[in-house]
This record gives sequence, structure tokens and C-alpha cells, in this order.
Amino acid sequence: MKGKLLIILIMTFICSCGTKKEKKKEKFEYKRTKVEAVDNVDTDNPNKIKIILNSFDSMQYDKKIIQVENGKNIYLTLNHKGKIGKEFMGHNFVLLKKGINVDDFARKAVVAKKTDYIPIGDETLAYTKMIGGGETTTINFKAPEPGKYVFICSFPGHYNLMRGEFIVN
Ligand SMILES: [Cu+2]
Repeated sequence: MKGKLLIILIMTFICSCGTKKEKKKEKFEYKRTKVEAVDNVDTDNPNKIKIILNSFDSMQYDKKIIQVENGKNIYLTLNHKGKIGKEFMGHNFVLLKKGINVDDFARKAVVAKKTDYIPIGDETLAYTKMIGGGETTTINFKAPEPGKYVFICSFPGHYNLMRGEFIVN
């Protein structure tokens, strides 16, 4: 009888620990999310553009250039086709404002783990959350004014390989 009670007590303890952890996760919010996450995209609407960007465990995107038209409503889906979790092989899509020095931004991002590797500041036009292998995320944002922009993955050490040009015509 005593043994049974002890087991029940241990089980309750383990269970309560588990839920505490989950609650902590839920509480975490992205501080400066300018873009909304979306699930369904009405692709029949000509003003809406759907872009799919795939990323891999090899620290690469499948696109080096993304071209869009001025003023369009962009729905960008980032897929992580790899298997490694986001702690070790996290990927995101970060679109930098014009004139931002990529190296400086990436250096600041390395120490911005608390905010999902997006440094505090006003240097981005849009960004997704960080995802790990098998995950996917979609953001919606309006195409900025015509010009050439840079997009990167801001996970430490990734931007040299994971970067591309975002061209608005
Ligand atoms: Cu990455």
C-alpha cells in the first residue's frame, strides 16, 4: 500500500513538471513581430503572392533570388526539410531593410538567442520564427518599395551560406 502511494506521488510530480514546462513555452512571445502567421492563402487573388522557400540540414536555402512585384501581398512559407532540431540547425527567413550591414546584423543576432536570434532594433522588414527539422511556418507581409534587399537565416553561423537577394520590381 505504501509502495503504491509512493508511485502515485512520483507520477503526480512528473506530470506537474511536464505541464509546467509546456506553460513556460506558451508564455514565450516574439517581441517585435510585425508580420502575422497564416495558414490558408487564397492563391486565386492576383494581389497575393505565394512564395515557398525550402531549407535543409546542409545549411542552405533552395533559392538564392526571390523576385516579387511592388505592392504585392506576400505569403512566404519557410519549410525545414531536414531532421535536426532548431537548437542545433534552426532556420528562419529574415528580410533586412535597405542599407543594413549584413555582417553587423548577423553579429548582433548571434547573441540574441532570447528573441529567436532577431536582435533588438529596427533593421528588419519581415521575419519568420526559427524552425527546426520537419517544421514549417508562413508569414504575410507587403512587398517593400522597388529595389534589392538581402534575406538571411540569422541562426549563428548560417548567414554566409544562407543568404539571398530579395528583388522588388
Ligand atoms: Cu539557418
